Amino acid sequence: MNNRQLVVDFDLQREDDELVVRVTINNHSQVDLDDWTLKFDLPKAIRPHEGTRLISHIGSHVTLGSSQQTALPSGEQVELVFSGAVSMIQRLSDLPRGLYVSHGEPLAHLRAELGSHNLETIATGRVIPSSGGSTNPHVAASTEIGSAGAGAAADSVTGLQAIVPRPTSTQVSAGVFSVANLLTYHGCAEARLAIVWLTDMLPLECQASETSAAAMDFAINPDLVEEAYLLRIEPQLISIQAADAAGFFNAAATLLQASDAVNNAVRWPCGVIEDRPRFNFRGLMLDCARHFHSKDTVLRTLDLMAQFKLNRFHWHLTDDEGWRLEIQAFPQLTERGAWRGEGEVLEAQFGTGPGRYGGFYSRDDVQEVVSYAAARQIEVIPEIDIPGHSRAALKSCPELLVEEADASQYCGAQLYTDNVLNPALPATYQFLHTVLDEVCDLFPGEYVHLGADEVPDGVWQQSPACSEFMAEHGYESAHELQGHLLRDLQAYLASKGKKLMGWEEAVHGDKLDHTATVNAWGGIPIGTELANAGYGVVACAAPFAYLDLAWDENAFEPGYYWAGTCDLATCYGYEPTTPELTHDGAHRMIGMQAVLWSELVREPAELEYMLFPRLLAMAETAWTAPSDKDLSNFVARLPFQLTRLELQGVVHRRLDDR
Ligand code: TNX
Repeated sequence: MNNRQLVVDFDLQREDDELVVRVTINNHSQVDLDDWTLKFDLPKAIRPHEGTRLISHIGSHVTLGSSQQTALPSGEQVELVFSGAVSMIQRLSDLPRGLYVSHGEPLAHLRAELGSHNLETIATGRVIPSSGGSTNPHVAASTEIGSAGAGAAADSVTGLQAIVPRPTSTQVSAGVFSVANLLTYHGCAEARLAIVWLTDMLPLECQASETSAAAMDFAINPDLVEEAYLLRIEPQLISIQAADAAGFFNAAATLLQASDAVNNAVRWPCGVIEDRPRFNFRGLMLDCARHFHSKDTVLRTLDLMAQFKLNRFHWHLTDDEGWRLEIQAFPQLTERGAWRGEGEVLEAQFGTGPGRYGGFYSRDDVQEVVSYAAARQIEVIPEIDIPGHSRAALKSCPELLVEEADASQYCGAQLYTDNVLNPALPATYQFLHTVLDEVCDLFPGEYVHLGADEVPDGVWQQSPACSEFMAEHGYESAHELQGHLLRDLQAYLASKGKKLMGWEEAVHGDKLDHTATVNAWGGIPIGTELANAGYGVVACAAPFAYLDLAWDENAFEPGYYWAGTCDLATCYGYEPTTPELTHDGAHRMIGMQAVLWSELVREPAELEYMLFPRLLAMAETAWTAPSDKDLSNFVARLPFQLTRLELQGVVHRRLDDR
């Protein structure tokens, strides 16, 4: 019996230089659909064929109609046809998502299912069909431990030899340190966070001991560099030295990885580890705008970051598709801008469908995230992405932020035509200063990230306010306008003791001073160029660091691939520095980060699948000296690490390719 109500089939054909998509809507429901339109999300430019109407295309959200058949009676079907670039649909991730039909008066919405498609026939990549049609064959989850999972073999690398990121030096000696139920320690103030974390993570009660006879001894060693530690495990004593709190915390991360816990007993192999990081900035960016990731998902991500010594969480809080941060001065930002769907100010995007989809972080949530991160030696860098990627803000506060007379025509990479703030309006500055007041108040860290990426050509060209502003300041380009706004905000942040961070485009227009730090995403050379030019640089070249990219060519492997595919070896092979870096430039290359955009990442399991195990490769590149890195050595340590992740219920991509 077919109880599916609306089913949409896709027939994909290459014709000349185009991909032609024939869409058949089958109305298996009991309802006659009048004045219907088909809606779905596809973030690529399309052209309707005769008989098909492209009613709107906002970002990824497409509305199609038929110019002939405005009624779709029960039991009947209708065909729509459109085309686009051949590259438009090549993989499962590219197929239209979030299908539904709107119909009638008052308007009602009926979700539709994806029926058949012939992706296999046009996919450019190797196709490995998934068994059940929907399950991903590459997933290993906690349910698969031991069999299809990492399957740590008896002879695989374990304990002190399996630490990720690889320590500076490791010597393993005979014997074990073992303890049951109660661990006594002798601490110092700097070791407090490390001790709290160990107590939290180990199945032991931990008790301070005044005597140096404690089983675990933490002591300051001022000769060690920032974040470094010296760990010595002997049968009767574990001693940990560091010069600062971060050093003790990093030692705790190593201890946790090397621990072998059974019930209330924990064992450590004996040995000595000396360790120090290559970069002090080792980050992960998480996009919580395209899809909303719950506070709990964020906290879990922080937990996992800490285990691999990642210490900067770049929190992408706003974008075209959602404003996720409560701002008391502008409640409409989250009352309106945090939600998508029919009847909301933002349309469905990336498959979220007609219902209300979204969410935001309250001030309390943010405080919880910030302190949870701080307890794990992680600094949170909030991102308010402006002046582009601002559609959620613009749709939430149009009366404030939109210049009615602006007739500029532009279309950015994500196909929006109305998502850029206007740098010539005094209200833009008032708005952003007020938002930044609250952001600076909520986030105690050194940096505030202001985005600045992907402002499209054509923007501000037909804005009377911008024309006047440019004449007044003698500006000749849109880049200068953007630079003017960012310079104002850089000074505003500086007055609050904060530094501006931005994507590499933040330097366009050459208005920022060199206290700015940029994320170099466009490739390895741009990182060198910007560091040599005097800016702080966090390297995150897309082909290596963008973990929203698909792992490989398999058409069923989830992810984008505009910057190529990124398997473990590619990710591990990322070397962000070049011989062209000057001495000073090298000092300004402060670190690197992995980046997870979430157009295609909705569920926690999807998020983990994209992060693991590639995040471990990034963590190692950020921590370990290049001369100590070795892919086969890294891969040999992975089964041990993946088993540990599986025990925590983490979903990860399998290493073997069935
Ligand atoms: C580029 S690179 C973006 C994001 C997208 C991402 C998808 C950059 C700063 N912006 O807006 O989500 O590509 O991979």
